[in-house]
Amino acid sequence: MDEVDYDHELPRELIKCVLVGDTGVGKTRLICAQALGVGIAAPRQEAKQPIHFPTVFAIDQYHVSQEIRERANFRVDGVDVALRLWDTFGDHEFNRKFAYQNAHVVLLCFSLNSPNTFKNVNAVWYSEIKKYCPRTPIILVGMQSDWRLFGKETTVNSNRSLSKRMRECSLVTPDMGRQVAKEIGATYYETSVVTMWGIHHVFENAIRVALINRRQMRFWSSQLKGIQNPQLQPPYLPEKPDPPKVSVPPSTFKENIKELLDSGMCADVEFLVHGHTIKAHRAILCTAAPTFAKLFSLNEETLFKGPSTKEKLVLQDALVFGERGSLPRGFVALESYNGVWDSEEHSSMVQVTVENSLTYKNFMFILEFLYSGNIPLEVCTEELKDAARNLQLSNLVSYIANVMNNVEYMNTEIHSKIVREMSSCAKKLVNSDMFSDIVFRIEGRIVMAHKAFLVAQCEMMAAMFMTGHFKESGVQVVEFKDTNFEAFLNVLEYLYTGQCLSLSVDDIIGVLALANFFCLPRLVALCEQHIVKELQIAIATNEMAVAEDIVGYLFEAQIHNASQLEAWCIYYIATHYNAVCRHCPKHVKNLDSSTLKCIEKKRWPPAWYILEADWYEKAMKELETEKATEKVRKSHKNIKHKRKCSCL
Ligand SMILES: Nc1nc2c(ncn2[C@@H]2O[C@H](COP(=O)(O)OP(=O)(O)O)[C@@H](O)[C@H]2O)c(=O)[nH]1
Ligand SMILES: [Mg+2]
Repeated sequence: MDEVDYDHELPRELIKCVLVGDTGVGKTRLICAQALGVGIAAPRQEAKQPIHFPTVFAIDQYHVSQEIRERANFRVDGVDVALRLWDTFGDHEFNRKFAYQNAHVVLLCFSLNSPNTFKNVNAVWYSEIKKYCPRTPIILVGMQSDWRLFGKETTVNSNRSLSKRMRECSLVTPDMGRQVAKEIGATYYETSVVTMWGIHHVFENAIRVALINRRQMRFWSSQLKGIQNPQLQPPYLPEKPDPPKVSVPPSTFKENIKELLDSGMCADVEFLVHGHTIKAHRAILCTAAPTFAKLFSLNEETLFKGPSTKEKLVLQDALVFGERGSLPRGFVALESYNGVWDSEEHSSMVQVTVENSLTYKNFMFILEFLYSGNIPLEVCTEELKDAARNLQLSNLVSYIANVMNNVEYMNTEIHSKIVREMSSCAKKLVNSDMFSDIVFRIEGRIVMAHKAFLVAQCEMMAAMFMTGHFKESGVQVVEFKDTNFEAFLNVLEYLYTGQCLSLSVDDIIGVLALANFFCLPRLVALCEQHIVKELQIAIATNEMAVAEDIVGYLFEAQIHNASQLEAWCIYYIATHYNAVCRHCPKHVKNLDSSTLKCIEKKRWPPAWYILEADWYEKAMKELETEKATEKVRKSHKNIKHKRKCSCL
């Protein structure tokens, strides 16, 4: 066969490279990756593969497609080469006889995830190659190396109807590949058409091997003199994964409060409007607008018999009170339901009669606005604005004015302002006896709370207090054992405000534990976010000092179902594996076996990479030494030769 390609202006070395190996190992894909420059998606996404791949690559493609022909042009060690890749297929060697003819190099392929195809390298393929082209050099190619990245969990979605579960232990290791390559006198490379790893490398070195072989037969050819030995393949370092992000679900604080208005649960005030009775919540209305704070603090002496706490005073200071003793505009009467406050019941109902000028509908819209911070655009009328002005609800007046002036986009700012104001007022109600209707005992200390906020924000509390199935629904003092007082106040703050601004690292695990106990996923996420932020700051100052803390947080995350924190800690340990194990070996040892396995699986750099990198470094050093020795040997030979000549 002609070994020079005359299709081109300059003569190129033509290399016929034949790929053989078991069906399904990836020969055709590898050729397509080289000839067309296209890889395939990772196994999990293979179903979405948009490109059509042939089952066999036809050699006449080189005549048909200029692009393929151009991609087949290599320049290796100063020599221009035209590479012709020959795909093979079928179970009978008869079909391959033609392909083997005049092959300059054979790529013996097996799949790294299929030990059977690896076994067949020796059992089938080596003898067949030796039979048809005994003097042709061989390159052993371990294909589909990406399986090392995907590991155990992935399923292979091949054309076969059944998908097969891969096991990491069934992957052929590079050492095994090199060993067999040594036995058959071949050079060993690994490739993947998913990561496109090793593709160019394997063909470039196949060309070297072929040209070195050619050089032995064409020793006079000066152009082949510069061809280097095939190169060692450096190990593949997969991209470092990004740290998992902690996401916090959006707040549903206002929506939950609005639901409370609709349901009337835990109401402690009734408004009488044009013969209708509307149930509402003093604690919520007080935090929503100063008018209501003034209204409900009127009969304070008769309404509240509880001890005058510091918190109550703070709340009063914070709210804008009108003149004591007179009802705010818009209200005509206020009386306690039972005439007097019944401190035993903790559920004294207050009745408020609303002025006749206010319609039932408008009063409902006003309440809706106070609870949710929004009302439908179509109800924003001049009449409602007047009613709002009458009740001194300045936020609602501005809200309606914006809608009427077609600048309703400005209401987003009003809504945020309302949430901010309400939060800062509600925060002051935490552990305050003002309108309190439930008492907790935590670490022997009393905490006063308001069922309205608890029931609105926490389904578990709602079940505890409202269904009657729990013992808590009937009792006045609810005791929580093994709970930290500060952590409990933090949880209350979250339930009252939808935020958690007072979180501190000292009691954060306590808050996390309670958040998990009360099934509050947003609070769990806020704790996770806080911990991760603190850890990131600590890492920035002294990386290893926090290793122990991170392992500790991993334990806590697992106990309290904080899956995002767990994932973050596992990521950190997996990406600093050796350092963490060195720094706190006992802590790591105490992790349970499934966590250790998970860390092992996510290690970066992976354990196999570290082994390979060691091997590569050692092999490179050996090569350097060999080269140096060879140089010395050659110069000795030259000296001897020169001496001989001068003697003559
Ligand atoms: N994960 C992975 N799968 C591959 C790779 N190469 C080929 N495959 C899969 O192996 C199957 C067979 O490939 P193919 O090239 O047709 O094998 P051939 O019979 O040796 O030509 C295809 O379904 C590919 O999805 C690879 O590098 N990584
Ligand atoms: Mg094929």
